[in-house]
Amino acid sequence: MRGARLFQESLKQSVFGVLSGVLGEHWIGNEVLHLLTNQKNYRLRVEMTDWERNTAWAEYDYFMVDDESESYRLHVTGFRNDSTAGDGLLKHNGMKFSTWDVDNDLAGKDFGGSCAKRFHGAWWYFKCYKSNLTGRYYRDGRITDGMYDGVSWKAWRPSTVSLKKVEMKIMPRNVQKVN
Ligand SMILES: [Ca+2]
Repeated sequence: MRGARLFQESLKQSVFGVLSGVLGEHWIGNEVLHLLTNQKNYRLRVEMTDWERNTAWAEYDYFMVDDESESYRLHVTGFRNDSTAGDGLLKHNGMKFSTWDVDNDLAGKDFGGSCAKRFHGAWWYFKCYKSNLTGRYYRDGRITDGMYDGVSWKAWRPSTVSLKKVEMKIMPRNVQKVN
C-alpha cells in the first residue's frame, strides 16, 4: 500500500489494497470494501516489509467494514497471537474511518483535532493510531523527525520508521489457510 497516494482522498473515495496476492496491486474504495466484507465472514491478513527487506504478518479471524451511513466503521476481532508483526488493529476496532476532510476520530484538541491531518493518512483513527498504513510514503523509510506520519505498524516497527510495503488481504473464513 503506497500511503502517499492515499492520504488526501476523501471519505468515499478512500482506497484500500486488498486481495493483492490474487489481483496484483489493486485498490478498491471503502464502499466496495464494505460490500465485499458483508457478503461472507472474512479473515484479514496484513503483510508488511521494511526497508531492510524483513517481513512480518498479522492475522485476524474477523474483518468487516460498515457502510457509509456508519462512516465505514471497522470491525476486527480474533487476533492471531502467533502473528509475527504483533497487533496493530484491535485498538482501532469500532472506530469510524477518518480522512483529512472527514474527522471521525477521538482527538479533541490533541493533534490539532484531526489524526488524519496530523499523521497524513486516512484510517480508523482513535487518538490516534497503532497502525497508519495509509500514512505518508517515505522512500528510505526514515520519517522526518517528530512527524510520525509514515506507513506504520507500531507493534512491529517504531513510528519513527516508515514501512516499504504493506498489503491487506481478505479471505473468506471457509477457505483453508495457506500458511
Ligand atoms: Ca477529532
